[in-house]
Amino acid sequence: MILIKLGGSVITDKSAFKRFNKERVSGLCREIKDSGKDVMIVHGAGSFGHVLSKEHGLQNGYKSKEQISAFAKVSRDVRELNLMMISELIDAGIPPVSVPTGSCFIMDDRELIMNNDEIIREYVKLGIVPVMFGDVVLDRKKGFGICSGDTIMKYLADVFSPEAVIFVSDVDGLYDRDPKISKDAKLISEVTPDIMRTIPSETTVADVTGGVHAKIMTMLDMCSDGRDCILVNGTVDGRLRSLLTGKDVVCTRVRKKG
Ligand code: IP8
Repeated sequence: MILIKLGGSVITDKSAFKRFNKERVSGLCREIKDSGKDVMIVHGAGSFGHVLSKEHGLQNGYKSKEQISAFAKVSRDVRELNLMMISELIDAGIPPVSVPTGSCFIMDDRELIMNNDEIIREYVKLGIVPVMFGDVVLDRKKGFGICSGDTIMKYLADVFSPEAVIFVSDVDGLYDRDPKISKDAKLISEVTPDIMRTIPSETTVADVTGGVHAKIMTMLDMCSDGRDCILVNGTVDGRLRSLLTGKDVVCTRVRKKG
């Protein structure tokens, strides 16, 4: 099984509040289907989640009553996005089911607690693809918080031991410096913990759950012997399909050892 996260920067237009990239998502779902691989899918929130969350500081937990209606709106908005994702997957011939993080799980001081994964296991046994997503989630210590799709990926990787983990984003991979500022920025095709120590953490685009640097750190955490975590650009037609079918593609592979 291959665990895939379709990032918010690909499935939505992050510069426009609640704009879904329907064509792009439809293409990516077809590429997944064409690959013939068994997959489990997580998606990000993009402009359906980050805009209001940032405006109301939802990532910092409960501070005031006015956040409650923002919490409800973000919860609704990411479910709206999830339903559109589910429809595209069905249209591509993949049988998905929505597993909303905030309705099924809780956090404890920002840590996602997934101690009952029976529901996910049973779907997988039946050949149904559970689709989880970055969500607003209750938190035992902080009242509530934001659970990123990246955090969900980490848990699913621990529980289901996928053969590969793929993060689909709108960048070719990790660069040695910010490519938006520096013309000489070079793509790093293979990242190890040693290489990571030399990369400035500002080479990111920040949203409420971090940027590329934070993502690579999460990915390093998810690597195990023989399992690569790969960051690939989903805005380039066919790249995800090529990666899934074992072809050489432009991407960043994250490995525990050099
Ligand atoms: O887009 C964030 O999930 P991500 C979830 O995977 C919300 O980081 C609600 C902002």
